[in-house]
Amino acid sequence: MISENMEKALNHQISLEAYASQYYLAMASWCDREGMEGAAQFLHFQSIEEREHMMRIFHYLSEVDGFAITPSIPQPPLTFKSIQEVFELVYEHEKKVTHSINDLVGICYKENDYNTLNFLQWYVEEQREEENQARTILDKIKLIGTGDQSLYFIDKEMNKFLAAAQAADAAENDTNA
Ligand code: OFO
Repeated sequence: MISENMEKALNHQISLEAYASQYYLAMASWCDREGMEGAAQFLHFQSIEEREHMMRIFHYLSEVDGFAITPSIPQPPLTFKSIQEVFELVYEHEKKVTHSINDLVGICYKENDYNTLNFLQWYVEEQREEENQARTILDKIKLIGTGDQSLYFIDKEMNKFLAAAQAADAAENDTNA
């Protein structure tokens, strides 16, 4: 059994994860159109990950006799000024999500809801990793700069970030198998 307040807060988190999934999908599409295939693939992967984060909460809510609400999703932006702006926005969104997870943890303590506290530990760690990943990508983009061939090199770097994210995902799936 879950409190009404916690159910509402988790449903809010569902909508944030769903928005992240659509947001990153829109970014992937823009990168694709700009010929940045590596960045597009990375963002497609992130978009799928965010949907999985949403689904985890969906399943958790039904497990604890709550009601998961399918969110309506605001239209995300479709175009961006630069690849740097894309990852600045990713970083901003990840910080917002971390803030929201921290608020949820705060509610757990207030309500003595140790089941949900336990469930959220995975998100606490995931957010640390995702914020770090976004910040590292941004640093790399700034380091490469805006010279003639910078987009080519940035895109090549994105393949490495994708491979690292996929490897981390596979390792986690192995642990859970
Ligand atoms: Fe859902 O992990 Fe970031 O936002």
